[in-house]
Amino acid sequence: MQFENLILEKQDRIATIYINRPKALNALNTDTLLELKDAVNQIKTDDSIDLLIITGSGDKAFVAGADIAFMQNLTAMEGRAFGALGQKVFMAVESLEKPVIAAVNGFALGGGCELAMCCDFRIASTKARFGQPEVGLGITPGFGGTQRLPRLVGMGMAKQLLMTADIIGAQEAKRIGLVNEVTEPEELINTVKNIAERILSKGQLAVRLTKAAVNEGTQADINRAMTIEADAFGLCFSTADQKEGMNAFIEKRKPEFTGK
Ligand code: DAK
Repeated sequence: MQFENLILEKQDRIATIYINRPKALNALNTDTLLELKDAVNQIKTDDSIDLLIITGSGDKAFVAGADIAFMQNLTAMEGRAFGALGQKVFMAVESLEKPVIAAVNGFALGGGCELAMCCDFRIASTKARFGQPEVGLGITPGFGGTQRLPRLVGMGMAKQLLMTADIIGAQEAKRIGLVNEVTEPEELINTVKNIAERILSKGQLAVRLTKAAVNEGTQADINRAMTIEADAFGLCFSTADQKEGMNAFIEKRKPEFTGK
């Protein structure tokens, strides 16, 4: 499939999506969101791919937000439809069975910060800048920012960022738990790929069940969450990966997982 607003690369079990609208600092319009939806669907059904990295093209922006020029004259119903589309696409990223890492290479503002937040975790370059500037435009965040930011950094810090529209640097984002690691810009993709390799060396069914248990369990009450965890744990014992992982440990060798 040919994309106009993003680049999809696949290599060694890793798919990388580059949001690619350099003239608008990779801002998201409807076409870009629809292409992102198609790309994520493609990755979902591609058995040769076990992990997704999302980043921005160029060295200035991850995604500078939803496209303001596109949103400027929307009617209320068009605005609602645009918000609903973004939410749906970001939910598809969040619930993709395979791990998703955001490699944040520059501005991650508004919809860009929200895209980074629907990934499993975020690694940032020193050039990354995060923020939810929406209130400065007279709107509320519309792609999950009011919900994912407090879940990631706590309610007080999230409300401060959402209400002030302050833009923070990579180190501050790390301090508040929005990103896990900060690297030099030229080392960003290799750092992310190195983390990806460590994930890919493990049992992929267990990785995917772990992701699902975290995502589903943290939305449930503790009793239901423990059942979700117990079900995931039990399911592992039906897999070849569990046999291989435990046999390898007993036999003092490296496991050779098949993802089955
Ligand atoms: N949209 C459209 N174009 C953008 C853009 C954006 N978000 N960000 C940058 N650009 C464009 C600029 O207009 C400029 O285009 P030209 O003038 O060259 O044609 C080009 O990218 C380069 O940008 P600058 O010249 O401004 O570059 P600087 O280095 O001076 O500044 C900047 C970089 C990132 C600080 C600045 O561009 C900036 O402040 N950009 C806007 C950031 C922002 O406010 N992002 C949040 C957007 S709001 C909802 C649905 C969705 C949303 C909310 C509600 N519902 C339906 C409820 C989401 C909202 C957002 O994401």
